[in-house]
Amino acid sequence: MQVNAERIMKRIQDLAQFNATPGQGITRFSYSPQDAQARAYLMEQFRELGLTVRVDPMGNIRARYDGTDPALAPLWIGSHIDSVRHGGPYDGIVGVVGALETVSVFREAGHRPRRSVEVVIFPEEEGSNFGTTMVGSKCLVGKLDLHGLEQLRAEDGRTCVQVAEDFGLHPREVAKCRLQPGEVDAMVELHIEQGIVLDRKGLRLGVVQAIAGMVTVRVTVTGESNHAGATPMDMRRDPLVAAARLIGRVQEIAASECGKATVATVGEILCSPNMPNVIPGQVSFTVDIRDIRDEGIDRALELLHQAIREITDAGFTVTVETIGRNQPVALTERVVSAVREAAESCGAPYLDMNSGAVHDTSMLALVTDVGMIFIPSVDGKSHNPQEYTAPEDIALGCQVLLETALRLTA
Ligand code: HGY
Ligand code: MN
Ligand code: MN
Repeated sequence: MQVNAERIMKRIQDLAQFNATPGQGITRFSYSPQDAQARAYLMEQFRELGLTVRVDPMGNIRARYDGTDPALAPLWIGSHIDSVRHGGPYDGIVGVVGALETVSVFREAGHRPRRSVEVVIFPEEEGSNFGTTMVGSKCLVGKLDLHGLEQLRAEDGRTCVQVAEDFGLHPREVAKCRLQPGEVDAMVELHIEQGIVLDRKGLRLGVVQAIAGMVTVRVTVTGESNHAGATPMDMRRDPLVAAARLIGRVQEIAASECGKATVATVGEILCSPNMPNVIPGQVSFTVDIRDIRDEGIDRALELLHQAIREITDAGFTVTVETIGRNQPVALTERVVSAVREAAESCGAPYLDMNSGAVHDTSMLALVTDVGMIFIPSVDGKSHNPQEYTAPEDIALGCQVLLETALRLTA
């Protein structure tokens, strides 16, 4: 059974149309009009493939290709279709299109595996609406309940519950999303690496061993707004200057005072009242810290809090709110070796490697056996309009996913 490279690329191009920022990368937030268009397109694909589709109260989608033994828990293959702002066309999408391709080829070949296969799509993996990643899969594994969803707020002030309800979903019934023990036999996610390791080594496949953990905190520094012209320099409590010092420390902490695998990013900064002729009154910024070991994350947090203490000693009020945290996860040997065998059956050399990006697989690892397949990101670019993966690498990744699915459903 061979995947159809042309069909794969056409589906990727079709999905790229559902975009709020054409010409400036891909912007397709979950629960947005673009998400609705992409969902409608995929529902049509599922219908043509004769799949049985279920959408849960938070918008997780499961499209089932029946196996011969319905008593067996299904194999899950899939990923996410939401994006960051001005992202690329492959992040998440190659995993969804790859899963669609697997069931398309099974159907064309008249292949009925023993174990059913479900194409799965998780909403709000990027956290673009609410600042915390993997919302849909967290609801599946009980990491987020109704109370937790009500704490998440979008830029326009709506809670996650209101946003999902406005999209026509039923988030107040989020308890129904919870997967029962044994409900899923295993999950395999095909994804672009989003880093530069494969590209630099000239390799086309990664067999993922572990996924980094992450914590996202919001630091808010309060000073005193005042007149930009009439306030002498020695009479100011400018929180933006204090925040700048802290942001510089974040870079130093990750780059030189923690483990090699520790990374930290200040990706969002808000300044109030954000006027050229007003000394700011309050500044808040996010800090995204990741490491393949929890100790690396804890060490970075400890050093950040030390730096914050110095700023409070200088007379500023600083608060730190944890927006989300998830542990590093090791993937499951049974699934990792199926991926490895599949890669070998395709005759492509591969690299055992870790993932610096988080994925819904991190959450599913808490309730089932999991594995991931990586394909190269050219120049390591991702979350960027220049995100690019060669079509032949995408096709190879889809072929390895199909071969893995054959092994895990036989
Ligand atoms: O942030 C991440 O690692 C993922 O792309 N959401
Ligand atoms: Mn992704
Ligand atoms: Mn992403």
